[in-house]
Amino acid sequence: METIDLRSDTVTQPSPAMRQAMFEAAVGDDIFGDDPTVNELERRAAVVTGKEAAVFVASGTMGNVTALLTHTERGDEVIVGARSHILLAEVGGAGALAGAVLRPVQNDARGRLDVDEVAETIRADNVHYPRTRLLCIENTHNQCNGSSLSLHEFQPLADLAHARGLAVHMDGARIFNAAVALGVPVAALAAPADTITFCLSKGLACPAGSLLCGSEDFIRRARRYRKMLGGGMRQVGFLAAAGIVALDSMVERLAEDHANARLLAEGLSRLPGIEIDPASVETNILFFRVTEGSTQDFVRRMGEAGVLGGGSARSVRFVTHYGIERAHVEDALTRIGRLVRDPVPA
Ligand code: TLP
Repeated sequence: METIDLRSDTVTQPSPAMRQAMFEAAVGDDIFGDDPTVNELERRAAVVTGKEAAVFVASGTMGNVTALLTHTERGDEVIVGARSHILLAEVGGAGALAGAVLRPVQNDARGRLDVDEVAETIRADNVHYPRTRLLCIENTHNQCNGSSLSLHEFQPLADLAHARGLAVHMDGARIFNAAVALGVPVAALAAPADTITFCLSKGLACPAGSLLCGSEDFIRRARRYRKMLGGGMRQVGFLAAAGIVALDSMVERLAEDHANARLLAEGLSRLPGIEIDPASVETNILFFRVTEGSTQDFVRRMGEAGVLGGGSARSVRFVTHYGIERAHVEDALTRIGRLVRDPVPA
C-alpha cells in the first residue's frame, strides 16, 4: 500500500531536473560572495519579489528571525497575527534571539488583521512603552486555511504601518501559492512590504532554503545576522541550483495542488463525521474537524490506513504538493471513507 503523505508540502522530493542541476552546479565559497549559483538565485529572487536584493538562508524560520534582527533593536515591539507562524511556531526566536517583543493582534478566519485594531496597538511615544517597530503579515496564512491575502486587503495595513513609522515584513513562506491563486505576480503582492521571506522548500519542492528579500542596505545588514546565526554556508550553490529550477519550472504547477486540495475538501465534506467547508480552501492547505472521537485517534487510524495528516486537538491539516496527483486524492478519500464508515475498534 502506497503511503499518501499529506502532512506538509515540506515532504516533497526534488524533481529530476533539480537533481540534475544540483549535480552540475558551479559552486564557490558563498561567504566570499564567490558562489555563482547562489548569486544567480539571489538575483532572481530579488527580481521576482520586486526588491533590490536578496540573501539565501537555510529556512523560513531563519529568514524571519534574520528579518526581525535586522529591523529591530532589543526591546522593540513587533505586531503579529495571533495565529501567525512567527508567533506560534518559530521557537520563540523573536524574543530569544532578536530581543523583540511580539504583540499579537487577532487574525480573522482568513488571516486578516483589522486596520483599526492595528492602529490602536501601535504604541505612542512614551518613556514607559516599547517602540513599535515592525508589522508582520503572513501570506498565504498557514493556520487560517492557507488563505491568500490580496493586495487590496494588505495595502491599507502597510500604509498605516508606514505612516506611523513602522516597517513591514511579509512572511511569504508560500507567497507563490498566493500569487498563483490570485493570478497576480509575486512582486505585486510583496510591493507594500519592505521585506519578504519566501521558501523554496515548500510548494516549490526544493530540498532546503529560503530567501529574505529587501533593499540593498537591508540585505547587506541581514548578511551579518545570518552569519551570526551560523547560517553562513560555503558551497551552497548545490542547494541554490535546485532553487533556480524551482523558480523556472515549479510555480505554475501550484495550481494543480490547489485543485487537488479543493477536490479533497469536496470529497471530505461528503463523508459522515467530517466537517469542512470546501469554499474555505483557497490554496494547498485545508483543515477539517472530526465530529466523533478524538482528532488524535482519527489521525492515528488514518496513518494505519496509509494516509498521513497533521493533527491538533481541534482539527486535522492536509497539505497537497508535488508528488500528490489527483489519483492519490481519490485513493485517500476512499481510504478515509472506509475509516469513517467502519465502527471504531473497541
Ligand atoms: N511551516 C511548516 C511547519 O513549521 C509547521 C508547515 O508544515 O507548514 N512561515 C510559515 C507560514 C510556515 O508555514 C513555515 C513552515 C515557516 C514560516 C518556517 O519555515 P521553515 O520550516 O523552513 O523554517
